[in-house]
Amino acid sequence: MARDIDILVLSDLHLGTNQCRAGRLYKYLKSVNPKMLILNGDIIDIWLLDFKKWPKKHTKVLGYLFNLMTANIPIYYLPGNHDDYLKQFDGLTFNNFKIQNELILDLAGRKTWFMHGDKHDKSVNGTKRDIAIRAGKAFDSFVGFNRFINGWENFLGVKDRTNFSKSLKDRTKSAIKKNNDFEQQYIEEAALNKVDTLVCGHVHQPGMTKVSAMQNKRHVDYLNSGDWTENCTSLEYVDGKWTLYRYRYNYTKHESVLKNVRFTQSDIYPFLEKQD
Ligand SMILES: [Mn+2]
Repeated sequence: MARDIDILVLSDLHLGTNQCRAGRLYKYLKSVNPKMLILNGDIIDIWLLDFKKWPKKHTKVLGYLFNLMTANIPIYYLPGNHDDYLKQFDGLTFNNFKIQNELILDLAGRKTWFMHGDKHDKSVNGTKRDIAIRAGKAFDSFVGFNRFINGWENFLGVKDRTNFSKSLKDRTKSAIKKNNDFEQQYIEEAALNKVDTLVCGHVHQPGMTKVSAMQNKRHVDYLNSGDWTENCTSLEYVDGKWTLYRYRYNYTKHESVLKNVRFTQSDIYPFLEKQD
């Protein structure tokens, strides 16, 4: 039985690339029954897209999304940087499907602001955009190679799977954390506009935290839906409460495990710190 969800928020699927965990995503999608879907950016990776090698598993995910469209479920597509070409269609409505660069909803009296979260990230905008696209392409071939090796490891029954891309990412992790200063900028902006809850994606770091703005000490709940390239996480809003869901795959038992993560109240990403 699929679980009923009032609002499902997904971001950073990166469909069309080697990084997308489409098989797991599809399994997760089949386990839920959303009444509203918010696709919070970097859904189809237009930066890296090569239609000549669109992976079959990814079509299943698209099929699921099309089914939601025909079932008249409201769907908001808020473009991110990897699908920034869609930002020019801001306001486009096709029945229950809407493209909007940002979205504000009143959820049980709480002003909730949804946006991908790339607008103040200087590493993907302006002159850095082309560099980011090229680096992204290189990284994606690298992930493809890594998955190829993992395929052989599975076949040969090797227990410790090689994870080149993770070690590469870990090494740049501290550097990335510094760059995330732009997230505080959103918190300030949110506080200024009397937003209660801010929902982003983009940084591939799932989290649920209460952050206080520096200017007026207003508290903002900051939620990040994470991604479906590494963390396999989503945000679910049910009966007036947000839950962060993490889809885990147990390699030894060959089974998938769904876990919900507790809401924590402190700085940005305490959840991730605990995982380390
Ligand atoms: Mn992004």
